Amino acid sequence: MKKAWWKESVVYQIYPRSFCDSNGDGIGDLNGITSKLDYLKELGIDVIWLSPVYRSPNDDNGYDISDYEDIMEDFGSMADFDRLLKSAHEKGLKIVMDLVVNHTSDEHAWFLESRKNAENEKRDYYIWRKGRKLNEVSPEERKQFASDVVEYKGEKFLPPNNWGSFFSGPAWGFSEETGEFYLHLFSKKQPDLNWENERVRKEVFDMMNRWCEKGIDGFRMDVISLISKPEGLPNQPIPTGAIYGDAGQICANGPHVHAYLKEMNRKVLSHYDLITVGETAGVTLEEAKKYANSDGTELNMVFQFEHVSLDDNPKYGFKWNTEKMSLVSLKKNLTKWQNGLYEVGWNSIFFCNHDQPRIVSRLGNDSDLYRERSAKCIATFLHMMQGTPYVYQGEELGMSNYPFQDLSEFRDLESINAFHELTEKAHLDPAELFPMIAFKSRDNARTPMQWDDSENAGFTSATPWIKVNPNYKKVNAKEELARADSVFHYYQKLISLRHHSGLIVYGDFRLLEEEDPNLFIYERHLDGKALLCVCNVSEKEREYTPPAEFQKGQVLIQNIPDRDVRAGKLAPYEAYVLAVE
Ligand code: ISL
Ligand code: CA
Repeated sequence: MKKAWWKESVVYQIYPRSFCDSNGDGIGDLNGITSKLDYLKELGIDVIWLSPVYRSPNDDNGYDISDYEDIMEDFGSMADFDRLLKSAHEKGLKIVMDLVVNHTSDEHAWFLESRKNAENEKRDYYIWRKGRKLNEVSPEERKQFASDVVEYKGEKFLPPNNWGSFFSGPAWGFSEETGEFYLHLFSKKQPDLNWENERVRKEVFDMMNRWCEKGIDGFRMDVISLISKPEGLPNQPIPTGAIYGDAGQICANGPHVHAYLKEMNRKVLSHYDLITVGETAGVTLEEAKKYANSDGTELNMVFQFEHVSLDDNPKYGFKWNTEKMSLVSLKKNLTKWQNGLYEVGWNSIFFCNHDQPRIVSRLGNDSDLYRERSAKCIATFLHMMQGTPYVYQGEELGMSNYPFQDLSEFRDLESINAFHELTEKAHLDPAELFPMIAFKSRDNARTPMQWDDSENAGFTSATPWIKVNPNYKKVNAKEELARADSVFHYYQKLISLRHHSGLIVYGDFRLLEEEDPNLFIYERHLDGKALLCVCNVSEKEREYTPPAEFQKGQVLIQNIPDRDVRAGKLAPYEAYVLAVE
């Protein structure tokens, strides 16, 4: 297999708003990040992925960009960014930028122009359509979407089709200037760009080139699978329990997405030595082989979401749920990806990001008794897999979900809008829904980084923009740095093992005990070397003896110090890795 630095790297994701506040306004910022680079060096990661730091009115915390070539005021200035980049490079750390080009903010100069009138030279930068007159739609639709009717010059209209936004409500925003609608798959302050327009593509590629010239090291591409919309934007079936047609399926992996990415590759990516990862909601294995092909004509790798959708709610068909995913399904799914992309593409491996709840609460056990051990257990089977690992801030401390009690504690528009739409329009019982949103909310990942046990966890001297998890006195970086058996030091060791092992990076993957509901066990092989990863992902004690081949293996890592791994027993959440030459 062709070697590459980005295959051998470990990436750390920073959500700047919640990482470190340097100037006491309650909001994390660039200087805060610069002040923590030594911490990241200590952890041993190679690459930092920054969630968006560009100018933004913050409807979706920076994923709504109003200027791609300026910095969000809350986060500092371009001079602060340049210092961060320089300082990171001096320490041997690379910086990946978040590229959000499926949509802009509605406050972006392009959109302000575009909305003015139908003749505007930027009109076609976005996706504008006329509404449907009420007599053109079925009585069912008129009833279903009664609250979305708009009136313009004495006539009544419904949006151009029945698509729903990912953040509740219709996927169409109405514009008084022309009486037409613009498409927004996300919030109404995030209008979708029209990638069919060659000028839009040129604007995006030129902007990317300017960032590359500045010296950044790569891009994480936000919902890049959605940039090519289907011909005719047809109405979609409405999933049971939902109010709107599902736009996600039909927009994912659209007709020209690979042509656009190949063009981006020719015009930008291929001119630099970058790490590129596409966030590809709705990607299948077959599609991923195209995005992340080993010919290097598109991207290095993608984030696929199948494994983090396994705990979606089967009763309602949405992500809100209080149930854990089944380990058997998880193993089978990850195995499909491990083997499916082997030698034809490249995997990214992750559980956590700024959109996902904390994995120790989601799949492990965040009680005092098992929080640390289960966090290490999950980290073990994730980091011993094939692919580029992504660590999300605080994951390396075993940070857990926030104990949300009240809607006022949420900041994320997805959670807040979903609660309102599902209780008020779909008539779900708030008492049933609230715990499900609390468990899966993106805000679980967005509470401030826990640096120490001082007020506000050392994140800020002011009132933080979102509450700190009350467990910060116990769970914080200062305490974990000082303790040899902490989750932090365990991650440090996992990362270091990968850096010293071609087997961990490039070896193949073989799942054992496929149907076991509690054990996640697999082998990796490369050039006569092998390792065995054994994890008991449950509170149950289990009997397990490693295969004969590994009996004399060396223990690379274990989450219960000094335990005899050959004794035939696995404690709750025990994990270890054996290697043989
Ligand atoms: O979080 C999700 C589901 O609950 C996803 O659907 C998520 O919205 C999707 O993966 C796209 O995410 C990305 O684009 C969004 C932004 O809000 C997310 O933070 C970002 O990761 C729009 O830019
Ligand atoms: Ca600040």
